[in-house]
Amino acid sequence: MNSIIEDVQVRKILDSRGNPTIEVDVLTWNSSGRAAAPSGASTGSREVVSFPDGGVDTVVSEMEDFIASELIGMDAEDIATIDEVLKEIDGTDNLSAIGGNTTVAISMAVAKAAASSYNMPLYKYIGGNLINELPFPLGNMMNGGAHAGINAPDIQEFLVVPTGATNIGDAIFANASVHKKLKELIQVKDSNFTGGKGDEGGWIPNISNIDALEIQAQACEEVGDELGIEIKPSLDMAASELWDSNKQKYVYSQDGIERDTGDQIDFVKDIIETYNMFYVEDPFDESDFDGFAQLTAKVGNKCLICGDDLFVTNKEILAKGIEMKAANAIIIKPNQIGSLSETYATVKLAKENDIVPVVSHRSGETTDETIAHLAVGFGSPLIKTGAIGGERIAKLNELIRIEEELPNPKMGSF
Ligand code: 2PG
Ligand code: MG
Repeated sequence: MNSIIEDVQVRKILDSRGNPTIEVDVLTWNSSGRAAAPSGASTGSREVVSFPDGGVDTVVSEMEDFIASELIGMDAEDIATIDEVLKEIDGTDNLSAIGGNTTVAISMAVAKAAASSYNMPLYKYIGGNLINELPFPLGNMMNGGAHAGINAPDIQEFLVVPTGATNIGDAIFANASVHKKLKELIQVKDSNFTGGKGDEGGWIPNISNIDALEIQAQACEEVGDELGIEIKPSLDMAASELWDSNKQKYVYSQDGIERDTGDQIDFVKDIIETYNMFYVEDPFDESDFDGFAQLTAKVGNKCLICGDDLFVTNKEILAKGIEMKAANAIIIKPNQIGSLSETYATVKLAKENDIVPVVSHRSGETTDETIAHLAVGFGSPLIKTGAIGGERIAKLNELIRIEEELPNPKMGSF
């Protein structure tokens, strides 16, 4: 059989923050698959552990004896079984023995090798021949919080979505134009602006959260008018990073303001209504399902309220969120859960319950393009993957190539 695994190779490579990460090659008789794992900075506490003690070096040195030997001879098509075997090899609840980044890189490389044994791209292997929808790119424009320096806004990510784009190229270039426009607008507000960028390629301005919201809206409007494409603002508040559990408050240090949960609900609701936000991610601490549910009840009809640290791509945690009506969207990051089959199970549960799955990069990335294929293959209407920067455009440019291959391509729908 073409897809029997003959070798699994692993190497230490650089990620976009200059940290080591893992890249895996899975070789079968007639094919191969390669995938690398990303890493987060604002990680959810219920994510699986990225690497074991000793980091990537330990994985590389133990790979041959403990992992590769178990996988050689298995069929790359049996992805779910391989994912189970990896969990058994690990033997812990949170993948801390061999690392979720190890298992996810193997899992994705296995899927790519299986696809390639049929001479098929991954998106088609996952999504089937009739798949023809592309995700709208959620582009990162300005960075604050854990992805930026001390004088940046507290809100982690100011994002935009070109909801009026009719093809992926227009969508991607619209985001890049907003990114350029924002540089000009920041220079007006912040005379000391050096052009510095955060981990995901968004600008780091030394301005207040409200000033950042204002120029984000202005850039969407001006570029949208110039291009004739509607562009809407969005946010990732990464509020777990702002939450002070001793004070029971969200601490906005840039603005010198502290908000309790009630204030936070009012604040976010007001932002959504004032700026016509399309999407707001993690507006509350990762443990506050109730805060999420209250906000979703108030504004879920006009804005996507998305759980990232809240759900950590975990099907059981998502089930709780569905029960509580905590959100209407979920971030999908394969390395939060550690395998492709579990990622798929979470996407499936989300779709069955009208929760929008948003396939996403991490702040520390590589030039691996796998998530572009996952977004198309899973039929995710949104992909969060930055707007510029080598490791971000690796995904965006792959979407342009995928669009070329699709029969009657169109943008996804919500
Ligand atoms: C997030 C991500 C990616 P990190 O919070 O959504 O934008 O950041 O990878 O640091 O968790
Ligand atoms: Mg997030």
